[in-house]
Amino acid sequence: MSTKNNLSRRGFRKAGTLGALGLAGVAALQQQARAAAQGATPTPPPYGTDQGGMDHSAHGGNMTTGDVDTTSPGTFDPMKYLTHFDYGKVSTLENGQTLREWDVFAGDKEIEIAPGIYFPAWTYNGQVPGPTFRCTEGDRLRFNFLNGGAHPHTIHFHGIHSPSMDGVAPLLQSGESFVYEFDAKPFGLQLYHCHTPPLKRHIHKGLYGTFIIDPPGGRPPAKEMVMMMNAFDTNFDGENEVYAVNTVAFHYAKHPIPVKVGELIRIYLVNITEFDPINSLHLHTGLYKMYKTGTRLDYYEYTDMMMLSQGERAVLEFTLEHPGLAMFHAHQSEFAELGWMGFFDVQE
Ligand SMILES: [Cu+2]
Repeated sequence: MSTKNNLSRRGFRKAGTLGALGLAGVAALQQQARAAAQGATPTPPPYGTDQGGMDHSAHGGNMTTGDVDTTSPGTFDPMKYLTHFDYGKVSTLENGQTLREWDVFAGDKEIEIAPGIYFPAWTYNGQVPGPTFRCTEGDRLRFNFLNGGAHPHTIHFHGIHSPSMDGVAPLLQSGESFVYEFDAKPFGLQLYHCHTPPLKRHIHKGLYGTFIIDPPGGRPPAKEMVMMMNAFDTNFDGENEVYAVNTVAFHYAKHPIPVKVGELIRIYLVNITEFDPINSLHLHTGLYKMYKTGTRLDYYEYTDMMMLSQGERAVLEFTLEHPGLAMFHAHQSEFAELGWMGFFDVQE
């Protein structure tokens, strides 16, 4: 099959690298993920056999084959991104305030979004999503931004700050730089992205990232991870062909995320998906507390399913009681089948 940008949404599914998941496929998939987690060679799912009276022989495989390159220099490892927080270069201002400083550049780069499928991305610091910046409410933040890409770009941060620091203007031409500086507030789960028109193209190309402002006293200790729901329009027809959390289709299905029974898990969940009105996260085998935008500690919804429009985010907290593989995925089945699905490997 073609590995460059000639895949239509339907063609991508028919091509068989990503295909129907289907209820009958789930058990086989769990088996496969468990084997992968244990370092064994995954056994192919029993397609073409009669499953519950239905013939699945025409469905093809149930996820991508092979794996993306996560080890060569400059490649993106979704497992490392998941738990990596960038606190910047820290110093103290004369008034006693903590200053955190980051160097950020925009640049053009081809990235692997599924095994053998490359996307001509626009990136912050060479990765999609960009680094997860982290600070505490009240810190002074300084971002030294250089546009090293071929197109005009900016960084627009969500949160409270002066319009002069909002990343809407000036638009920075190739080679130009700008310093964004403001105080971190309010605490919560923020995001940043390019704000150059046409926005849908500049965002969708990969210029976005997560930005966490911790409350002054922090949150309770937990196993923390960042999940950015994103998608890629590989043939530029205004529809996405590949969906994921953290860029690589099915990565956490092939590499289940290890967690422990009973440990507190906290997910910083952001939806940056372009072209589709909403995205969602459904958790199997447990429910989570959902703190919308993470701006309050005393109010949450208790559920296993929530949806976010583009730009919305939520902090999810939960524990899993039962060992085994706990699935999570977009409840838009099509998104799940095109890559937005994974597992937690819950261990005793
Ligand atoms: Cu841009």
